[in-house]
Amino acid sequence: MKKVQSTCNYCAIDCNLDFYVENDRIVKVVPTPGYPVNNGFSCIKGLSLDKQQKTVKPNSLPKIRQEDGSFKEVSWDEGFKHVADKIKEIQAKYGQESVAGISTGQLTMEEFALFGHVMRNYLKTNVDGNTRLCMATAVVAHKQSYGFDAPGYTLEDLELSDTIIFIGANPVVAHPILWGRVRQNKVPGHKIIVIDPRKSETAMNADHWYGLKWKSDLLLLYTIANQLIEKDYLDHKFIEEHTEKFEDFKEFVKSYTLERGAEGTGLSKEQILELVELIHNGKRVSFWWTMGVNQGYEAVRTAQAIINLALMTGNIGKPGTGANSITGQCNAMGSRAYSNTAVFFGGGDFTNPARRARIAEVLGVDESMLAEKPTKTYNQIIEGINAGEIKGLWILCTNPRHSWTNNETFATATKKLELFVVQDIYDTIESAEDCTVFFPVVPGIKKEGTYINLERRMSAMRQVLPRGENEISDYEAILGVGKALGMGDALKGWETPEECFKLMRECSRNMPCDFTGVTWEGLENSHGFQWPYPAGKEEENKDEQRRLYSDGKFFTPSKKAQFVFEEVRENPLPTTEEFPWVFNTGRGSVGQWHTQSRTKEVKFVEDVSVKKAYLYMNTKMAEENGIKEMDQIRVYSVNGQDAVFAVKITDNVQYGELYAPIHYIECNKLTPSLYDSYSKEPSYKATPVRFEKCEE
Ligand SMILES: Nc1nc2c(c(=O)[nH]1)N[C@H]1C(S)=C(S)[C@@H](COP(=O)(O)OP(=O)(O)OC[C@H]3O[C@@H](n4cnc5c(=O)[nH]c(N)nc54)[C@H](O)[C@@H]3O)O[C@H]1N2
Ligand SMILES: Nc1nc2c(c(=O)[nH]1)N[C@H]1C(S)=C(S)[C@@H](COP(=O)(O)OP(=O)(O)OC[C@H]3O[C@@H](n4cnc5c(=O)[nH]c(N)nc54)[C@H](O)[C@@H]3O)O[C@H]1N2
Ligand code: SF4
Ligand SMILES: [Mo]
Repeated sequence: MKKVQSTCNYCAIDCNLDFYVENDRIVKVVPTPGYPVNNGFSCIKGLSLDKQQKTVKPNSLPKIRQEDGSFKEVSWDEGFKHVADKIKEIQAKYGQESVAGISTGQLTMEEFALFGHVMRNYLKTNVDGNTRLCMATAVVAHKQSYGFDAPGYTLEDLELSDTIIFIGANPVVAHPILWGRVRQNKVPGHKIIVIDPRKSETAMNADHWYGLKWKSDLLLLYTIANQLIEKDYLDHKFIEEHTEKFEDFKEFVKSYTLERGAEGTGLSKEQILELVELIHNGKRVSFWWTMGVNQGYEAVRTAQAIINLALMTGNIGKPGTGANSITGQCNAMGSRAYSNTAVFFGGGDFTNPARRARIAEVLGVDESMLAEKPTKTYNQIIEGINAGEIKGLWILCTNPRHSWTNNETFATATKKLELFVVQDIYDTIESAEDCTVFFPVVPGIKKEGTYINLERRMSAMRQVLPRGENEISDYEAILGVGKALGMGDALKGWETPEECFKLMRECSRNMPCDFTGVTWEGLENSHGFQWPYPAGKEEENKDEQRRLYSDGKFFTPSKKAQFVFEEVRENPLPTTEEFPWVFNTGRGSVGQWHTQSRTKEVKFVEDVSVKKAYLYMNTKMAEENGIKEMDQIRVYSVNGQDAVFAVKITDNVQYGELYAPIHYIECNKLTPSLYDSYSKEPSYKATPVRFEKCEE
């Protein structure tokens, strides 16, 4: 029996798993013992990676839509040529930016780097990713506050913290292994605190739950900051030596009085003061945030308000502390540094001449080939298609017909396309309905590459099962199109994922995410490597749990962290008489993954999952509206759409709020086209709606 250690390609924890293979079949999946992230544990999604039987079928060829609407299977070479020719034709007719791509945080670093190189560098088109729906807010917050998109923590901090504060994060469902680390915390008297409008599964397991009003986090955080200042609960030395603009911040938060905070958040003054004392009394306070913060109309400032609290109390860079953004997808961190959507490979500015010269040198291309400006954002791409300006779209490893906010706008967009390539492991996904070309590719267990997890740890995905005839990986599909486009020498050094890894490694040299000390072979069967891991400093960095900022130095020119702040804004989409309720959305269960293309194939997940769209409603609200358990209601959204949901009655959602799991397409039929002003991440979590009971 052969054993292959690889990385789970669902969530950002990046558990390592040992796959035992006999006669080309996986006979056993064992979470890798001793691996510093998951040490012999994993959740059911990782354990069921061998259960995606449909994707294990051999003989997969691309399909091209014919004039009569049917599909014709063609060879891969024909598929590549068709896509390349169409791209060139569209660009010639409508201009360079009339073609766009949408990628993902779920491919390997090498795959989206190559996609960026072909689409952004060579073709000069726009490519955004589903990471825009997820981590864009944290990226902008980190860059402005720390000078680089660099979350500083290591997972061990969860075990060392005495005050663990989750804000808009539900790890019991979304990051079970991270929650497992919290359970291993042995600090006597440690406290778990949850700030979430909903009494989430994590709130149920916490010592303190603060059920604030939706999207009132910024107000709460500024109120807390003001109280900490008034009571002089500050780390003056840290503020003085390692931060900038604190005096301005101090002036700014003066108007955030306790009265104002209590009124706007719905929490009592006592609750807010209790939180202030909890933060003050903690010796090692850590703040953790996820989508409840990232997805909102003032999300970047909210994330930075969390960072401000950590800075002013000196809770950063030390064991068990930090303002810690929890990443969602398995390679969101990789895509942030290496996808070429928002940054250069390894980070840096498009306009920085030294950086441009260096990347051109590593890639062996002329500087003029490198992208010159940030990409159009996801919403601009969809709007561009709807406006008739973008005529070609290539999406890979994401299912926007389901996951995009106000998702009917995606359906109308794709009907207008002349070329719509969908590259996925399933041709049954909703997004493929209107595609003109389908590229079937192999799943993670049949390919190789590199992943970076939420604590900056690189690990290896290695091929577990052999491929059948015609089965190819995302890397090969992108490379195939690149060659058919005639990229020639511009693809030198990109022939295999391993070669690409070496290019990316070289691009990372002397950047904060330097991984020049990591080798392709060294990653295999390893414990992973947290960046930075520069060559020549391996001994210095041999500790398996490393955090950033322990020397108080950040990545800004002054090496000081910045207090960034801005007045709380009026909610641009408030509830009204017509739409009096709020529609909150998020993860529904540990077994279900996003749009469910993968997890619905796993029988023991599907057996226990609800089959149709449902939502949770507060008991009093249900009684007032004559609604019983599993009654159907039609929900009307402020975006003009409506959809039917079954109702589950609970007191874990507040009066006034509905909570819908995202795993059903109806959910994003109702979410609005509203974004954070800086990150352009959708505000998925607070849509004004009304509802009526469906007639039986
Ligand atoms: N099983 C499973 N696990 C997953 C995923 C999955 O699909 N299934 N997806 C992965 C991905 S990509 C991601 S990004 C993560 C997401 O991980 P999380 O962000 O933890 O999950 P969500 O359920 O989206 O949202 C978390 C919480 O935010 C709360 N919230 C809503 N509005 C507000 C608000 O205004 N303020 C505050 N403070 N909280 C609010 C919601 O009530 C919810 O409990 O999960 C990852 N893990
Ligand atoms: N209302 C609401 N909407 C949300 C959210 C929310 O909280 N609320 N969360 C948002 C967030 S955080 C995220 S990350 C997005 C996720 O949204 P999506 O990225 O659209 O969701 P997935 O279901 O993960 O889609 C991944 C696709 O990749 C395919 N796939 C899997 N492996 C491979 C592979 O190796 N190669 C290729 N080519 N394809 C593969 C799968 O079959 C699937 O179709 O949803 C967002 N949408
Ligand atoms: S916790 Fe995340 S990485 Fe670990 S097995 Fe589950 S889905 Fe995979
Ligand atoms: Mo995500």
